[in-house]
Amino acid sequence: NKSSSSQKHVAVLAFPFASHAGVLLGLLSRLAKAAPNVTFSFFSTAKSNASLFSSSSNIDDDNIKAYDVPDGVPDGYVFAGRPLEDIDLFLKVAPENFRRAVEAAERDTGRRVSCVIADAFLWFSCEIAEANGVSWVPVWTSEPRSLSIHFYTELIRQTLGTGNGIAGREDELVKFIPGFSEVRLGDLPSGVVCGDLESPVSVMLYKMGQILPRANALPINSFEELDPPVIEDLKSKFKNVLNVGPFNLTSPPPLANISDVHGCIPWLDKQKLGSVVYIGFGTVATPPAHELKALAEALEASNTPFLWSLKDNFKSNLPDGFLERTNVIGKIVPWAPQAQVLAHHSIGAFVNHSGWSSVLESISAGVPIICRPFLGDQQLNSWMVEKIWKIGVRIEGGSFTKDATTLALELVLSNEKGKKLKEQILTYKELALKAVGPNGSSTKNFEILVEMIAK
Ligand code: U2F
Repeated sequence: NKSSSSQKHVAVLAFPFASHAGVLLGLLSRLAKAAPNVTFSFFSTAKSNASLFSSSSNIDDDNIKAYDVPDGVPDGYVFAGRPLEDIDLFLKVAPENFRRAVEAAERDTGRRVSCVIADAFLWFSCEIAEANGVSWVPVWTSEPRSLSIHFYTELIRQTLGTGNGIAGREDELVKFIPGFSEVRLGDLPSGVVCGDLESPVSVMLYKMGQILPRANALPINSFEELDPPVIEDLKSKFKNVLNVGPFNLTSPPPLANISDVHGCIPWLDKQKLGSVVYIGFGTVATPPAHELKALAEALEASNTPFLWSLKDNFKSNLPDGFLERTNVIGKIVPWAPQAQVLAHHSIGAFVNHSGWSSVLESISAGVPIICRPFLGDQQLNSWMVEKIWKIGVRIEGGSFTKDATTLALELVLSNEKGKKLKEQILTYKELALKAVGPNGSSTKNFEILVEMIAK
């Protein structure tokens, strides 16, 4: 261990896309409070840091200092509009950029790095840690099940084949993966057996799965009681599998408490108990135009009160006159304080993409979910929501049509089925609260993590 100073210096490497960096910084802020004598250097792109550490952010820990890493976009580069082009550019030069930034922070603080914490996506951070002779602590920001899939990718490919060989077999169960006896092949993340296996993100996740056994600890944004069979298996494969979440209950992301500038809460105050559906698809996914239209038509036809987080540039996809006709039952905002919104007594359901933070926030608020997954782990998460935890339903047919959406709204908001979903999600809410409470599993795991980093 090259760390000479008695004062610890932990490097924290963020994945600067979607909500990832905010989730990691939330956890970091909690660590910084628990280990006030440790210096933490947080690395993300200038753009990501500017938003995370903005004036509305709740991150004000003296022992966290942010450093910018280049975004990898060459000077004068013109984006071709390929999907994930920005991630591709970033990843190409990320290993070298992070390595240099960590060295700069060592010079700046006068302290050698004593531990490397990183978004698990940044698999090469293992090599930075090992080159410095220090612990590597990758953080998984999603459900442990998708992590398990990336760990078992090689076995899955060998057993099932890839590409065209999968067509028509979507309903087959992935029984040979521990804990997956009830999961369909069609619900595995794209890039594992189907989709583009060579895309930068698929390659990144593959490499991550291969290198993860070298982690000294693996903090996860979940709680043990939510998915015991998978956690048990991961514990037999990795050192220190530490479910320390839900992060939204213990260490909300920096912008979670931004003021309610669009007046969502006062609007919700005027609505009836459990009557409003909240709609939001996170930070990357937006339904295609025809689905936005179908969703709007279903809301209008069923006269369902709604609060919708939708960026202004997508409003043109809504049916003609929709905004005027629904301005009493509905409210559309470009950004909502989602966790606070979900906790409001008027909310009866949450239509979302099954992004992991959204699922956890729904569980924490006890609000049943209507899922329309798009990418990555979302399909798998929505399978868990519907089939295993039974805390929500997936849109029949997989995408928004007027009829399927109307049916889902009715099921969840006004049927016996909705009551059962509500009871079930309240059970998980209790488990989540217990996990983060005194002596709870997540609380104990967090203590282990602090001990590892500070001692
Ligand atoms: C990626 O997920 P996303 O960032 O698209 O979605 P979430 O994990 O659900 O996180 C969205 C966060 O943004 C917040 C919301 C969540 O904390 O409360 N938010 C808000 O406050 N107001 C709004 O109007 C809209 C959102 C990825 F796409 C997923 O597949 C992964 O599961 C996820 C975690 O790794 O990251």
